[in-house]
Amino acid sequence: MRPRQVGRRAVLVIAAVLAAVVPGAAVAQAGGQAPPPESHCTYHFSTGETLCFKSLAEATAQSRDARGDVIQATLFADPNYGGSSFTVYGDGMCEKDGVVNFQINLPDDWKNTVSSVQPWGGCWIWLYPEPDLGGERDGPFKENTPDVGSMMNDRTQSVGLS
Ligand SMILES: [Ca+2]
Repeated sequence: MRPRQVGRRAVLVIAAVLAAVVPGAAVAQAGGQAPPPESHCTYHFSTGETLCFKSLAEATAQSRDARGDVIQATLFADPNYGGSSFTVYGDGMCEKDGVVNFQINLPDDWKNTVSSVQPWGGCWIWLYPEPDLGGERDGPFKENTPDVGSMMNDRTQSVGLS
């Protein structure tokens, strides 16, 4: 008998906690004023490291990182260079030799997200709908592009730089 009572009390406590939490969550959602948290991260080709910052300005403050990698591209989650950003530092400038010089598979939280892009370091940006430069690509994006267009919007999974 006793264990049963304890069990029932535990259930009541959990129900009370849920009742306290859920209305608060509903209110926060209904308010709708808080923007989604943005991240401004950099990927460093030479080390495989990803570092995150509070702003795009901080993320791109160094034109070369500690290993000498240069900025090659910045990808944005929203059109017009808005929302979260993902900046790629790679092992040198791109060469105009007709081939993709650098490539990166986007991390899971960046897949199917990119809506605008900025090339750096003499690179052109190619967007691919599958990892490892798979699928029918779009590009090259040679200049700042506030809207990558309907073909690749929110579909990019890997990026080539040429
Ligand atoms: Ca997007």
